[in-house]
Amino acid sequence: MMAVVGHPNKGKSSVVAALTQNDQVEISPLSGTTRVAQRFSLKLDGRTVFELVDTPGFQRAGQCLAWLREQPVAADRRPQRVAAFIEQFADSDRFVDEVELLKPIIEGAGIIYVVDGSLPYSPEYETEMEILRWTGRPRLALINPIGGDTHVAQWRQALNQYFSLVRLFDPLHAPFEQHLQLLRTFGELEPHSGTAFDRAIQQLEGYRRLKLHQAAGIIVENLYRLLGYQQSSSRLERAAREQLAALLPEEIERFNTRLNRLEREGQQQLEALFLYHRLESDLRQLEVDRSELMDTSQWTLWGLGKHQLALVSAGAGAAIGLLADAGLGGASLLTGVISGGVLGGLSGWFGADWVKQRIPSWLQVSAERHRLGPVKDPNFAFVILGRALSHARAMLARSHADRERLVIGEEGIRRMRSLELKTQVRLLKQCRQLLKQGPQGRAADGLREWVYRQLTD
Ligand SMILES: Nc1nc2c(ncn2[C@@H]2O[C@H](COP(=O)(O)OP(=O)(O)OP(=O)(O)O)[C@@H](O)[C@H]2O)c(=O)[nH]1
Ligand SMILES: [Mg+2]
Repeated sequence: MMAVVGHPNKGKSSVVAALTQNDQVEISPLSGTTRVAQRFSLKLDGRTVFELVDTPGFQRAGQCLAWLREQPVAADRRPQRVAAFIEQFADSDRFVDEVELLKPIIEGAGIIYVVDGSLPYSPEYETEMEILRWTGRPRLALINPIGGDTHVAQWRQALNQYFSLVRLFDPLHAPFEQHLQLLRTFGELEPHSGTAFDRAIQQLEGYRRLKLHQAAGIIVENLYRLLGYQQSSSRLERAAREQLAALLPEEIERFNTRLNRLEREGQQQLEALFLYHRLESDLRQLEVDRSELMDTSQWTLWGLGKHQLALVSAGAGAAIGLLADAGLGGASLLTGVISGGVLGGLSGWFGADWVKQRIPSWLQVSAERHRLGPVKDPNFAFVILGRALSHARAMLARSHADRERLVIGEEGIRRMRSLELKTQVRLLKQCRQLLKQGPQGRAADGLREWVYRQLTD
């Protein structure tokens, strides 16, 4: 067990949240956010790998050290003197924070002292470091480059005198590999925990890989659901032919909403797997530019010509015909779906009147089938995969200490676009087979393998 201590507002709770992968740890820009010591642990299959104690920052370090020094104390008696301090002030309100932060240390925790490497070192910190030294517990200092690493070298000089190990660690941006490195350092600090701890870290690494495979599974499963999504409409069924035009925009909007909900459910499964409980993301940022999807001349951006698409995907022929048919493109069901509901469906784009005037001739076919979907445009599979990769990669790169909205860029879409033509063709084929064989089939295996590589490179 290690206690994370330091000055207020230097990222102690952020270190705890990042390393224990816990997004429930209280973090805020306000100084004095953490009021009481609280334990957090990282568990693997129900077993605790390590435990950290989040603590309030030092508030009266000077007075605390003065009290400790009030009487002469030999070095070997200093830990007892700190214990006496805790006992003396446990029920008083004079040193609430110092008692909270020193107690777990005196009870046996190792020390992680967090400082801000973007602010210059100053001797006021020596009081805190001296108190920590008095506890006699193993000590590690972490330099958190909150606003950059300008003063890191200077901090190292000072910290080296009080701490046996000094490391740079940015809880908001350090990738998982750096977490593992730091955990190995914990092992160095308390050598007796040695091999068991090393093994636990190895297991942690293996567990991460396993989770990434599961993530690929969730993404492919959801791809299957979205590609095959159909919506039957009893309203359309009952409606007289002349009423269909009025009903359709609403039905398309409903289709969009459902499709988005399905997509979101898949994302939430992924977030739960990686222990994110309150991730808010801005999906609008992922809005696919409609011109890229509607305008057939832009399809080359995806690396595929209209003609090739028709060859690759037999079922796509009709859809491409529809889109290519000038004037129908905008009103087609496909674009309504791909807009992702973000713009509120077709009427949002073009105005209700426009939609009514241009309800395409293929509507009758659709209406006879009494259902909307599945989406036929082969680009749809790429859009879904691209969006899933954008979300998953942004989430995987995110620290559990981050309290901002998850920013999802268009990285995944760009990734899909820059694939080699032969990869795109293979993926399209696999997606088509996925629809036929389901998520247990061979195509799904291939897709999962491909998605896993996209998540890990
Ligand atoms: N940019 C940036 N901000 C950080 C970093 N680490 C912490 N912060 C921010 O600094 C503020 C304080 O972080 P906390 O983790 O709450 O700090 P603390 O030391 O626990 O603070 P108290 O509990 O108040 O003593 C928060 O707004 C964090 O988001 C970092 O590495 N980079
Ligand atoms: Mg805190």
